[in-house]
Amino acid sequence: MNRPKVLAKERYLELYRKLVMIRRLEEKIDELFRQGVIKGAVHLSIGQEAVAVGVSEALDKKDLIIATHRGHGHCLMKGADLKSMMAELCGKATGLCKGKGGSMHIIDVKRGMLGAVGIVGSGMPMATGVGLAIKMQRTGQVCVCLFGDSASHGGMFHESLNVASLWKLPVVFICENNLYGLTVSMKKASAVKDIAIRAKAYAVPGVVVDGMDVLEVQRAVQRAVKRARDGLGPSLLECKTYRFMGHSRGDPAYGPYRTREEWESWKQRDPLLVLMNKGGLTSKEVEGIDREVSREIEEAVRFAEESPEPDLSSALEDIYA
Ligand SMILES: Cc1ncc(C[n+]2csc(CCOP(=O)(O)OP(=O)(O)O)c2C)c(N)n1
Repeated sequence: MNRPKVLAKERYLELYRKLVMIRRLEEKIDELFRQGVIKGAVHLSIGQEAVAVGVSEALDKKDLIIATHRGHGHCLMKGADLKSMMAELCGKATGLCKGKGGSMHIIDVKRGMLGAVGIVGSGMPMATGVGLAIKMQRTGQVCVCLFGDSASHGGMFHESLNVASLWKLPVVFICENNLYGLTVSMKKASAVKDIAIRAKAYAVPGVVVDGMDVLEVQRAVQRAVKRARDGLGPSLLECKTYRFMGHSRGDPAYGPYRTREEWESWKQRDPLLVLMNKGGLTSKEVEGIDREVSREIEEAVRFAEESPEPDLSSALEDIYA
């Protein structure tokens, strides 16, 4: 019988730490944005943390990811240094991209985070190209591509899945379906209820995953990664999730386009709560972790505050297009 493995308490605490790290980091980002310290646009993934953690838990260090405008969690989970990330968000010279990328374009190539891209849907053809490079160079890597539900309605989704399937490329396409593209609900934008069903048209497995459960995400991604490494080609995973904050900037959590009742019902399935319940973790058990994480984030903010602004003379350096 295929019994679910019982995990040790330490494992649950380790995963909780990762989830709460993204949660507290993004709460701090929100605070700094409202104070005008972080400039530009900011898109928070509060509520969606289980996807970032589950994905990273299923990958090896050498693997690659391409994320979206909502990519802080993915970048951090791929191993980016917290201080360098915070400095980047604050536009400082010590940041991951020397202060030139900011929230929407944060990358860390050394750690396999190839891009957080602000152009909706553009990560998919890029990931397909990366998949082709991996296959030609026989590096054994896998490229995970994350995108939103709204991105999945565009042409790039179909072209990318088709080519990746045809050429059996080692790419895992992961849709973070948080039910909305800006203020447009999936119900108004999609002819199908589940995006995963579209995989059938390209002869790849399409799987609906509980995106609020980090362990479910990890399991599904592990299977897709194995398939990719075995040379069998891509998969499409649709993680059903929810963003607890507005789309970006100061948008309200609920308001004209989604109801308080809907928001509250998803709040009951907060990924932190889901994991605590699964692992039987008590508030007392996680309190220390929470304190430690908050301290690390404060240290990162201090590092960013004390870091210099990029020098004007560097404005044209590292520009490729
Ligand atoms: C090609 C393109 N069209 C429009 C936009 C404006 N835009 C920014 S985010 C967004 C919605 C994206 O929704 P989704 O793909 O579901 O991701 P989510 O924001 O829900 O994570 C849009 C339309 C853009 N950045 N790029």
